[in-house]
Amino acid sequence: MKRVEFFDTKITDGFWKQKQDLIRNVTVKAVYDRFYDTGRIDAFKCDKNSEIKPHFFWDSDVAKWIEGVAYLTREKREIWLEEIVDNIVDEIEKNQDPCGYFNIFFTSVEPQNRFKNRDCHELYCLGHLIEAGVAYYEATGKSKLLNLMCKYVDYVEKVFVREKSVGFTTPGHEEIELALVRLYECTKKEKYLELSKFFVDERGKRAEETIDWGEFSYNQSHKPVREQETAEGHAVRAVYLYCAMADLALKYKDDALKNACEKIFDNIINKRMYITGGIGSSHMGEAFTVDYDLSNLFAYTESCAALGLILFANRMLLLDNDSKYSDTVERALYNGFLSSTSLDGRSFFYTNPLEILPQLYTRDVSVLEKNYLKLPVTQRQEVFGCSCCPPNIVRFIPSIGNLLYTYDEDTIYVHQFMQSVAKIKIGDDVYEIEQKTSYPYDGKIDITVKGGSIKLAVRVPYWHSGNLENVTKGYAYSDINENSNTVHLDYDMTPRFVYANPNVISDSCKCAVISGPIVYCMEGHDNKGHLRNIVLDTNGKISKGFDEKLGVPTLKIDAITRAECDMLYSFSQGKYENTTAHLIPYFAFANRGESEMQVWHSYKI
Ligand code: FUB
Ligand code: ZN
Repeated sequence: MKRVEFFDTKITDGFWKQKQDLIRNVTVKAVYDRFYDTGRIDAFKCDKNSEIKPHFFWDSDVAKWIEGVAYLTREKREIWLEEIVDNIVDEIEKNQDPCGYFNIFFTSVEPQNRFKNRDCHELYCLGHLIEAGVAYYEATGKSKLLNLMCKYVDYVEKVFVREKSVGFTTPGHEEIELALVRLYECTKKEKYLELSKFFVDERGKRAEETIDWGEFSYNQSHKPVREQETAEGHAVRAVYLYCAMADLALKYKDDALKNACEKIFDNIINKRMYITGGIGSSHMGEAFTVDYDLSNLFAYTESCAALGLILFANRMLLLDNDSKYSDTVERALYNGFLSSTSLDGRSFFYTNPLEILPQLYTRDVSVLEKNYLKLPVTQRQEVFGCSCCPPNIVRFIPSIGNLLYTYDEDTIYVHQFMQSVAKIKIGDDVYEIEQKTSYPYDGKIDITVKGGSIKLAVRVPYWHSGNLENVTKGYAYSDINENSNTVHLDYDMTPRFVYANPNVISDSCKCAVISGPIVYCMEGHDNKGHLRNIVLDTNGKISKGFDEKLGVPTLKIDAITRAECDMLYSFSQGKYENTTAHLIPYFAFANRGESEMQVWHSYKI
């Protein structure tokens, strides 16, 4: 299976075009400005006397931003952005050690400690700089950053593989592994693929390697990767590793790696993932915990982790045409990932809670924190001390076309639905494929393929309740030819109630509401009283509406709510009044100031 790359796919209108325009017109500058204010850009000058001490993974923040600029540039050049990138690259060139090494912190602050501590993210930063170098070269033809990083990678190969002269064997934070696969694809030099395989193969093989968070599973080093069956530890590290494992499974036709990926993926989606596609429930170690541990109030669910799950699931589609992967891409995309960004494109969530009770924040938060219960923030911020998420959004949305299609010699697979046109070259044939749709707010999609006869396999989303013909592993197959080259789909977006496995105690006797791929939530702004007192009538009336101010669809659902009363305790169940619950898409919460919010609701039996 091969992927149709984003630069052969153009999002022409609708939901994702608006998001892409927002990144180009607002977010890329907003993130840059905050990075500039906080010293991240000047830090590339590696001034030893600078008053601002750089963090040891600032390189990665800016590298991801550069990668985003490259993807924007691929569609339309923005000279002012290129100038910024070129200046940063010049600073890297000036400050790179003659041996090839480069890291802002270890160049300007602690040169004596290079490659001593596994958890200091040097290889993680290098991974992001590699991805930036590849993307920038592919977008502009400018190869300086790419060449600088190749030199650095050659040095890494020397000291980690041949000499074994550094303080650890595998990085504490994965990323370089998947970046090296990209570097191989760009340069066609096998040595980069082999280095990626080295880091993946060596993980979990030696107990003496350091950890900075309690257990070896924190950085997925508890076992050799081919023996791992569950998603463990720091969620972002985990999914970046799984991405590399999936890449290498494909490149080397390594069934043991593929099996491990499949088992881990199934563990995530069946036991460790929120309904939003968020992963990593605990702030302790930003980590996966145990099966079914999915607290809504304390959900950590880092934006980067949701994004990483999308990248992992999308790679699994190259190993197997199973809609559990593309359904997961969609679930995380429209919910746990999209909630990361404010509707105006300027501020971001790092954690993405599924419930907010503002009154809890008025109590002594330190008491909660002493008990290791850290409440997530309730409002998005423009930048963070650890600001990994905002630039991840900048690089992901412009390249979202990567999610739409894969193909083999006789079939084109359609995984996601966006108003778009794409070109697909299969052998000597070139196909043009066009999607016309108002997805994700309407289930009608017309897909037209021009260029000759071929099979088309279109994902049938898990939430669609009707039957389709010729469905295998969640894909409906049809023949495209000159007489019949358009497939008309009409997926049912009637709102549906969703119930969690009884082992998820946080969701016990609760329901969530979805319409198509979108998870809805209630916010205090639209509903009177405490949301926990509202009981939905799952047999009642549901009507669709539109919130003009937020620019998003809404749902109104028949409900009852407990009336206020004076007694702290009483023998009466209290009065229930009829009401209408107002819901908005989860991704749109926290755009009108602080308020209660919940995704899981009580319901009438
Ligand atoms: O450590 C680098 C990045 O910062 C991780 O990917 C995030 O989880 C945050 O810890
Ligand atoms: Zn992040």
